[in-house]
Amino acid sequence: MTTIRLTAAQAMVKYLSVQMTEEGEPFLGGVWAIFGHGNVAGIGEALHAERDAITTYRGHNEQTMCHAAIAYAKQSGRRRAMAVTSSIGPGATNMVTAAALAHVNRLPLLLIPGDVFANRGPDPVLQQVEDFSDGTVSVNDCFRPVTRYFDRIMRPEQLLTALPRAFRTMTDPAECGPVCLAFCQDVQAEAHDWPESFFEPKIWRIRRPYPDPVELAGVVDLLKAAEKPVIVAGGGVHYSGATEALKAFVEKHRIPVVESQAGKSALAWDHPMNLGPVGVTGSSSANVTCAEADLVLGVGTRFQDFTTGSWNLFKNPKRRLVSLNVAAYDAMKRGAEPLCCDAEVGLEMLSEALGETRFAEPDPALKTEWFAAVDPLTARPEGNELPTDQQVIGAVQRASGPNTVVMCAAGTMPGELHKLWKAPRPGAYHMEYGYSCMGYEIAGAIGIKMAEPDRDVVCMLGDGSYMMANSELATAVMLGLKITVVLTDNRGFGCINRLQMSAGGAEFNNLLDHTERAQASNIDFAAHAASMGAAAVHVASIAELESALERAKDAAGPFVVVIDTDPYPSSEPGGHWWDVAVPEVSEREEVLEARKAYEEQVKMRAGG
Ligand SMILES: Cc1ncc(C[n+]2csc(CCOP(=O)(O)OP(=O)(O)O)c2C)c(N)n1
Ligand SMILES: [Mg+2]
Repeated sequence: MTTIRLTAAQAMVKYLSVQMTEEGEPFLGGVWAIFGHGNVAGIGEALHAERDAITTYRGHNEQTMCHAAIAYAKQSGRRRAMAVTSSIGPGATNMVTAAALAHVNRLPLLLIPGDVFANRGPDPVLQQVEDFSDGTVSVNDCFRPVTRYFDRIMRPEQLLTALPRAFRTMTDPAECGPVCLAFCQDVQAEAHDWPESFFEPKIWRIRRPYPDPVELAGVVDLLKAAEKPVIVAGGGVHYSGATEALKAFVEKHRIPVVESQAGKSALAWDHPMNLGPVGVTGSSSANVTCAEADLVLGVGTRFQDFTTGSWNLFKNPKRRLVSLNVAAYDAMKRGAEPLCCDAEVGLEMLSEALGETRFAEPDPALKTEWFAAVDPLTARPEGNELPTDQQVIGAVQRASGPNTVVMCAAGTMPGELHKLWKAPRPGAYHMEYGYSCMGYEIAGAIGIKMAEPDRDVVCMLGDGSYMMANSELATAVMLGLKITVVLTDNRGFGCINRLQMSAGGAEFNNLLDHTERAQASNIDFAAHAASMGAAAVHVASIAELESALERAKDAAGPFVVVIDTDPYPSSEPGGHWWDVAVPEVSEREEVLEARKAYEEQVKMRAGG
């Protein structure tokens, strides 16, 4: 056997650089790195040596580097991913939140934190947490519940099994998620004689599981017996590349589609079978369709609480639930009839078995009424009042084209965008709403732009999200990445303030004016963004926003537009109830009132 003598870190990097997609591209679009004593000497040296084969990017925070990597994978439809390496201790635990984000969203991410010395020579090394009763524990054990595969590399040759398992996990459609290879610092630097074959390029084909024939026949029978079916399209439609198959399916069989946050843009917004966004942040057209449906066919959806309206949404007592999902876990949820397979394959096989079965035309008035209710919210305002977030969305929509990707994760915007954004084609809408993690936005926009450099990326974020994580804006400047950031400054956590009020709570500790303070807050966001090298402008009206967005089109790098908005309005029509537990006991009359309304809803869910 021919062998090559390399350190464990060198072997890992060499292996990483030759893992390929079916399309012939490297599976990893690069490695994000912040070095410290846990990875600079070993992994750092190895990355430098292979810098022509795999690019290393430096960010400013381990969590947000992961956000960029995750957004890259999401925008790539999980066909590509990125790795992120950190030092031991704080660098590593900074990535735990991002690991959870990738886990919830079922997105591939390769985490390579440094770990303590396997030989325990310097024990306890700088930043080592000491467990008094368990010598095998390090902070990296925090990754176990938030990764799909965890391994600790304590001997070089363990990589021979760990690395293929890592790629298997990231490219498995059902088990896809983050992987953590916690790499002991001393082991990174240790040499080993590696079989040459280990470094031969390998193609990772993402399999398309076919359905079990009995399951398929059962679902076909249910569909044939249905009168008013509806499809809930989730993120799996995108990850399977099934948007064309979905379109063909619903056109042939005339089944209305409603979209979850992750599913949005599966069908063009104006497609007659697209009844709009579903759930808490949904449209009346979609939610009425779901309430009346006698069969709900989920395709690639986790049926998350926001999508299902805390399960109050599907009201028809005869309603049957079918879940077409590549993961058996999701296919069996809530007593659903499972159709466990790939979305594209499943839709095509279902269609064939359904033959000419065709359902009744959805009532076109549903959409007409919905747009009549919400279009005025996004229209250009006539007066000079403080703009609303909905008017900001309208301005951004008017300035965008078929090439635009609008993205966001937390705050007011996700709900409003789910309702109001008109996505013209698949991939035009990128929402991280599995974890809805504040601080995903700017770094996420970087990842999207890296995945699809030809797209125009518009990052929508609130002042709260900006304050939580903005430093990768400097990375976007350095990398010359042209992204447009629209920052709505409503002086605090507007959406949570509204949620607090709706639960009968006093306005407390959300808007900056309602906080403990010696001095009022007055942040100049445009100056802050400009200090990092971004083009940045504060605009005073929707009209000014529109002209700034025009100028943003000619910018070479990131362009930040800051606009003050009203923290109180949200678009009322359409959305469904959301289970947010209201206190049973309170001195506030408003809370007791809200509790009554809450109990009513809970009773309705129980069928009362
Ligand atoms: C990391 C994280 N912490 C807390 C939350 C809970 N949360 C959701 S939205 C939000 C406030 C967002 O404020 P901002 O970005 O200004 O958006 P706004 O609602 O004001 O438009 C908070 C605290 C979260 N989603 N993520
Ligand atoms: Mg805000």
